[in-house]
Order: sequence, then C-alpha cells, then structure tokens
Amino acid sequence: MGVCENLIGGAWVGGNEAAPNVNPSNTDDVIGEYTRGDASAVDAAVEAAQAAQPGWALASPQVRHDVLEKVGADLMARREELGQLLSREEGKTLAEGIGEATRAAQIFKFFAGETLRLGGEAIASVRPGIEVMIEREPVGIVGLITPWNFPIAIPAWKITPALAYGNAVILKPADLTPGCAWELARSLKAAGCPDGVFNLVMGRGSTVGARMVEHPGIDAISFTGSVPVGRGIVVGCATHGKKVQTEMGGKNPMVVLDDADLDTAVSVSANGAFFSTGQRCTASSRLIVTEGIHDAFVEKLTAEAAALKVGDALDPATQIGPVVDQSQLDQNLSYVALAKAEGCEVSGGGRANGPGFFQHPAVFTGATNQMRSSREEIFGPCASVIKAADYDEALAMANDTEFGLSSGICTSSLKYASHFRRHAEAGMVMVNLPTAGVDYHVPFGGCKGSSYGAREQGAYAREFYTTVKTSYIAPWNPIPASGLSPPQRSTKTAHLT
Ligand code: UN1
Repeated sequence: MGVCENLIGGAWVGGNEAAPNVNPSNTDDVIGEYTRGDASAVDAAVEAAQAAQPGWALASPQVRHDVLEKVGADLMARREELGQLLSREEGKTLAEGIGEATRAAQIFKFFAGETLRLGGEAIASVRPGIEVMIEREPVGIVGLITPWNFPIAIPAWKITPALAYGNAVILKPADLTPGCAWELARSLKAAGCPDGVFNLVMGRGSTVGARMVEHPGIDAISFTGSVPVGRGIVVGCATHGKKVQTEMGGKNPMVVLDDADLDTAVSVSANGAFFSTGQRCTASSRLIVTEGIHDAFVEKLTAEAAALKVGDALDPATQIGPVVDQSQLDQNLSYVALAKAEGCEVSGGGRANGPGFFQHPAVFTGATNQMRSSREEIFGPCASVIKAADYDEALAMANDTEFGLSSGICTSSLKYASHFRRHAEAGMVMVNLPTAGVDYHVPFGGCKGSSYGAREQGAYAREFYTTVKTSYIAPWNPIPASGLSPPQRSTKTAHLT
C-alpha cells in the first residue's frame, strides 16, 4: 500500500515527509504510511478552499444535503470496517470503534437534514414601512483541528455543520490517528463533494495547526484537544481576528449519594472512568462518594475494575483497550505514582503485559479534592475516589475544579437530582448515567476551563458555523415629507372587532 496523501483541491497530494500509523495494541502492526504536510500544504488548501467556497455556499441546499447523506450512507454501510480501522489505530475496543463509526454516520445524516432546515427570521421594524430580515450566512473557510481519541466522530461533528451551512473546510486530524480522517476524505470525494470544498491536511500541530491559526485566509478555527494547545489557539485566533471554538479538558465529577442504587453507581462510574481507556474529556475521573455508601462502593468498584479484561482492541473479549501511545502511558503511570505519593491507596494502575501500551484500570482511594491527582486531567484509566460527608459537601467538591464539561450524580432522590442539575457548574449534567457518552443531535460543550466559544453539535452548531446578517428593506420611500398616516382598516374586516 502506498502513502495515504493529503486531499487538496480535489487532488491527492504527497509531502516531503510521511509517518507510520502504528497500532497501540501491537506496535509491530503498522496500519499504513500517511503524509505529513507542512505550512505550504495549508496555503495550497486555503487557496483551493477560497476558489470553491462561494459556489458551495450558493448551491441549492439539496446539493449539500445529498453529499452529506451519501457520506452518511457510505459510513453506515462500512461501519464494521471503519470501526476496525479505528480500533486498530486508536485502541478503542472493537465494539466502541464500531459504535463510533456508526455515530459518525448518524451525524452526517443528521446534518444532511439540517441543511434543509436552516431558516431566518422576519421581524417588524420599529420604523414603519421597513422590513427587517435576519439570515445566516457561512463563516467562509473553516479550519478544523481534531484529537486522536475520537478519530472519526469528532471530525464528523465538525465537518458536517461546516459543510451543511456552506463553508469550505480544511481538516487537520491528529498526527497519531490520520486513518479515519483519510477515510472520511475519501468518502466525501466519492460522494461528489466539489474539489476544494473539503481539504485534508495531515501533519503536526506545530506546523500545520500553527499555520492554520495564523493564515489570514482561514476565517474560523474549531479545535478539540488539550488545554495548553487550546488556550494557545484561542490567543492566536484573537490575534488574527478569527472566530474560535475550543473543547479542551475535563476533571469530571460523579457524585454518588447514600441513596443511590449501588450496582448502578458502580457500573456508571466504571463505564465513565475506564471505558475507552479513560481517554475521553468527558471521563468520570473524580468519584465523590458520601460516607454511608463509600466503603461498599469502593469494594465493588475495585473488584469490578480488577475484573475488566485489558487487551488487544480487536479481541472481542477485550473490555479495556490499550493507551494510545508510550508518552500517554508514561503520563498515566506517573500520575499513579503521584497518587501514591499524595497518600492514596492505589488499586490496579500498573502496566499490563503485551505487545502494546496496556495498563490496568486504577482506583485511587482516600483521595482528597485538593490533591494534584484529583485536580489535573490524566486522560487515562484512572479514577480518584473522594469521600464526602453529605450532598452539600459533594456538590461543593464537584464544582471545585477549573473545569466544567460534564457532571454526574447517582441518586434515587428527585430532590437531589434536580438540585444538582441546577447547581452543577458544567455544560452537561448526567443523572444515573456516566459523564461520558453523549447523544449526537444535542449541544455538546462545557463551561469554565473546559470550553471556549459556541457549543458544538445538534442545531446549536450553527452558532459557530454561520454568521448573522441583518437586512433592512424599504419597498418604497418610507419617510414621506408630510409624515405618515396609519393605514385604514378595510370595511370588510372592521365589523368583526
Ligand atoms: C463522549 O463522551 O461521548 O474528546 C464524547 C472528548 C470529547 C468527546 C466525548 N470531546 O472526549
């Protein structure tokens, strides 16, 4: 198999460099070689996008609908094959990989429909005789920078609203997982997406990403990834006058109250903390448990975590796939050591045998909310268990974090569930459900240090991918020299009132 190249202006274009895409379950397995573009590839993609975008924006919404619908159908038909590729390049279990590929297909289909639903508003002017219309227009050329942990769903949920609303796209997928993004590019091209409307530029953030942020031809950047990179992108976009949206980290709390159903609380916590190897910004990394249920919860959770089968992502028996690469594994192991040094009792967390980057899930008990291991995002299969005296203390601790993405509670009490829903400082609240794992058709995003800018996904995505135009239309001269007289009621309707 040759090198998988960038897609620029409808042509497959190589670069000076290519990088191997390595399977984290088995580092001897190389999925393929992928071009690593540079700043000049971004420049070429911007030129192609600028040439193509006006025609795309003016095309009938039916044209945009049909392209998105076709890609959705293609992804749906190929979800097993794509799920396998995803699991092989990223390390999610096969079930999770196929689930994510399916989600990407559903997102394409959802935004195919949204293409036809974009409407405006007509509002009465305060000045007589004038019509006011509020319409949405594309932002223009959008740069999308996506992370490795959802290598098909996150590109899908940024590409689809961008294209549905008439923008041209330059996608830079994570350097670690270019395979799924390359398949998306292939599917878009095969579905008849016009040349230059969708461009793929693979490569490193420090070259490709940095050029996207500074390039004057890119009007907006949507980013999902780490906190330091995201913050830098916000500053860079402000400097260059670009619209920007960033989804960054989380240290998501799962509050477990005494009145919770123990089995539900444990399975929700284990799912939120360990599934997808904990590599989700929505992962439940702080389990805040009230005193009455604490010991039973810890006993059951540690047993369940220890029983989870860690192994090759493609083995159907595997429940926890590998960590994505060596440096992420090193980071996770250093947090396990830190939690011990901070005084936690650690169960699991060690390296697991095998030809990949395997790690057993870790439970840090006896944690406090002030420990570094409870405050910094680890992005691995590690969860701190923090004991709280009661609901009030648990809520205060849940909110005592720089992040605010997803916040969960396990309780059988409507009173506490409702109070928590109102007072959790987070963009998303989950009751008796894991903090991770969201629907594809409703807004996604956080508050505080987790997110910046407009929400993603669902119809709310239009806030970012469109700009508003307000038009004032006077069908005749509205300011007659002699003043205005109110219109006369017709005699036909007058008697009705
Ligand atoms: C989910 O929990 O279903 O990077 C999605 C992430 C998030 C996506 C989470 N942006 O983990």
